[in-house]
Amino acid sequence: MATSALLTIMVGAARKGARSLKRDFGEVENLQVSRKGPADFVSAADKRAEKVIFDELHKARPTYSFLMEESGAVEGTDGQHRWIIDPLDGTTNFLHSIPMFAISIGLERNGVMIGGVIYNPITDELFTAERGAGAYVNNRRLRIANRNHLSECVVATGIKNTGNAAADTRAVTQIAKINQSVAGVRRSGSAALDLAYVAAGRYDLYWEDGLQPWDIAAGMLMIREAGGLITDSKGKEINVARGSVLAGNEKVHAKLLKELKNA
Ligand code: 2AM
Ligand code: CA
Repeated sequence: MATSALLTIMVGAARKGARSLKRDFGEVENLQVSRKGPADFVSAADKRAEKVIFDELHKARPTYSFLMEESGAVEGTDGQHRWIIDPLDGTTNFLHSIPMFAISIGLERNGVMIGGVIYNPITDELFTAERGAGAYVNNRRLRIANRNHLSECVVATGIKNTGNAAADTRAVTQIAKINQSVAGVRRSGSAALDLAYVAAGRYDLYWEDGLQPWDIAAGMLMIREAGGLITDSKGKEINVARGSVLAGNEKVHAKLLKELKNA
């Protein structure tokens, strides 16, 4: 696997951010018993990791723009490149000492995703993708699963707590309906890892709405580079700003799309 200078920079930043997250993850367990509220601590962990990642990327490419979960947008001068960063995707898992979370870094050039890194510091799985050069996990090539029938598919999704009872009921009812057509539904709590797992052929499909650009940016390139199709959940062209995703191989993507329309 040939690694470009840009991907090397992204991997370096993700690994450095991961060291910070890992230290804090070790502390979370102790905090569960304190009354201080681990939520504040996790929010600080999030910000610490983001600063580490920002500093690394900014040092390497001082003119690039940023879009980050915690600090928002930072405009660079080059007008072409933008890093899209989630320093801790799977915050609720992290807070509960569940080792299912990741750093996600995407790189966009003129509005097109050209690089993606998703790193789970606990399992030490490093997912990478470069436009036109494929997707990898720890240097092993990723390929989307090639199942044909929904009944054989493991399908990942998310369950948001929107605060709106009717919307939550609609979403859960839709999941219950899809559950009847597939081999199993999974809900990991990390959109970035869900996308990486689809790229790796572990999950066959993933759909979710109400996401943020940093949840999706790196993963959408990974899906494409692993030979998969990614659209929004209505089958239209994906737009990171709209936060709606449906990903899988072309055949089962079409089948789940139809089910979602009817569900
Ligand atoms: P987070 O862990 O960084 O918050 C859970 O289904 C997935 O949705 C996670 O990747 C989570 O990212 C993301 N997400 C995005 N917006 C969210 C929101 N408003 N509430 C909960 N999860 C959200
Ligand atoms: Ca996120």
